[in-house]
Amino acid sequence: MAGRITFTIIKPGAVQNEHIGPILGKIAEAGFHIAGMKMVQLSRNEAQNFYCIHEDKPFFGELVEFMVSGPIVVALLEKDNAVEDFRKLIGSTDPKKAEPGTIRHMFAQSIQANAVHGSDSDENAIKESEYFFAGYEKFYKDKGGCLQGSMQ
Ligand code: IDP
Ligand code: MG
Repeated sequence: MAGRITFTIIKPGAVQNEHIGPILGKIAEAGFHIAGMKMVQLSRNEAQNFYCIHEDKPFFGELVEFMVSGPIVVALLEKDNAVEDFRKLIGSTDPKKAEPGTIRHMFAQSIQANAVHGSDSDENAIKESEYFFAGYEKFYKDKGGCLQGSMQ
């Protein structure tokens, strides 16, 4: 069964253009519970680690520079079928190909500055959220009680 969490980043361009509120509105409207959220500034090393899967791509250097160009908002999202539903909500990597109504169609500036990140698998959703959130920063809707950060 598909997992109940995904991880997102509101990227620097979208933060600078005051799109945090509207993007969070779309996420809430789509039925996601925000189980963790904070604003952070990545170091170059942190951005390289986060995107290490793309380190051999020609755009890697520019992507890292973009990701450190300003603060970002990282969030842990909870919903049934979270990864797939969130990828649908954000649309294609290239905003020119994203469907109208998707977050990237509405808020992206370019293929690089494409407003948001969304995990591509349940496994990566867990890895990525663990990279940014400690157990005490996770507040799952469907897991009350102690040590709720240990869901998964
Ligand atoms: P995704 O974010 O839709 O999963 P990935 O292929 O995992 O897309 O790429 C990670 C990020 O790298 C993209 O969100 C985008 O910011 C950037 N990126 C991907 N392809 C290109 C490109 O061809 N040129 C510049 N940046 C790119
Ligand atoms: Mg990806």
